[in-house]
Amino acid sequence: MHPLGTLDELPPDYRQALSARNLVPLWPSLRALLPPQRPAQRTQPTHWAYRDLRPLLLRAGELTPIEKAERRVLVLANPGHGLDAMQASAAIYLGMQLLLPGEWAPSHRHTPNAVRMVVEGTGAWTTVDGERCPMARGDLILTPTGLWHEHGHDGTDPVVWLDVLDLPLVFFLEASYHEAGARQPTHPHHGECAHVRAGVAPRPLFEAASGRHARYPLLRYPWSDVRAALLSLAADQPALQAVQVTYVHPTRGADAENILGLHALMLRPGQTLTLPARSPAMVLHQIEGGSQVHVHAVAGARHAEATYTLDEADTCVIPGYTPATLSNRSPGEPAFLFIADESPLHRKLGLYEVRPDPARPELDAVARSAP
Ligand code: GTQ
Repeated sequence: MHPLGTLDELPPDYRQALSARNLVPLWPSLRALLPPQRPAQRTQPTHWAYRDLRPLLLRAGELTPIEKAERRVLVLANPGHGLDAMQASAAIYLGMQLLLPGEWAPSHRHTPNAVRMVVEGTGAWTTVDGERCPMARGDLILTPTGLWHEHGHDGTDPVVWLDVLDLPLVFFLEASYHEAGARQPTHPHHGECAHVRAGVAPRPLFEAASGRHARYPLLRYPWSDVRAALLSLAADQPALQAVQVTYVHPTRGADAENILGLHALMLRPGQTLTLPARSPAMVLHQIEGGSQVHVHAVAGARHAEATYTLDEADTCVIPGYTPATLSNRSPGEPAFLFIADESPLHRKLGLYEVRPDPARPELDAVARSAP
């Protein structure tokens, strides 16, 4: 490749004349904008151990009353983006939120989409668009763009959950803002009761669908149901490598939210599973059991390889375009992981890629079945 001209090679008067007219020469920056073969990624493989994070989050509960925090959250910030950027990856924001008994995080709505993965505690609830969603370990609760939501806690012990938002992307698009609201009136209905089995959905022949919940009819995905679905899939298909389900919109079958993908993966006892390099970054959160995550070394990548031991409630991020190998550390029990990734975004933008690995043709089957 012929080396391109640099800024220094241009006469100062010419550069000044360009700047004064808001003009910039492309060629000195062309390779940085369009690097060869793979993108220049800021996202670093990063692991957050719940054992380390939890005491600091509980201390925030002593230091900062809910009224002074509104959302009492420690952000899981990827050092590759700089901690101030508060990003886990290019499009994903992660936060661990603490709510203490009797506290209330007031109603608001915002343009970014959010989900909550409940980490510990019982007795808390999130009201989304008037539906009161109880929170228990492993439950996933959606708060999609524009829907009012507030959190409360009637139990006796602290409740912690993982917030996953597409905030970095929406902020980059200069479209991030919120609106504050009053306490929501609640209605008695629950989407997960109306959508209790995949394959059948409420659709009366004679009654117009009520507009209110037409867009997001299912807001809470109880962990007990998702866990049972994974165990059933694993038992039915013993040869299936990636025992994985995607959280979907119950009537459209599309991803549950527009921008980030949400999945649950079961590793069989003792299983090792290699995920191919895909363009989207992904977040793993250990719901049950323990695993080991190896992020592979990749030629030309800015990040090094990394190996993490994931215990229950630990979280890690794997950059895009990077293969990873997951292992269940238990020979006797399944391990369950929650996965959030950027795949719907990449697919909608036409950027989605799975990179075949010539050294591992056996991965192509996994690549085709990956979310
Ligand atoms: O609970 O509504 O971690 O608005 C960041 C922004 C949580 C929330 C976050 C939010 C929320």
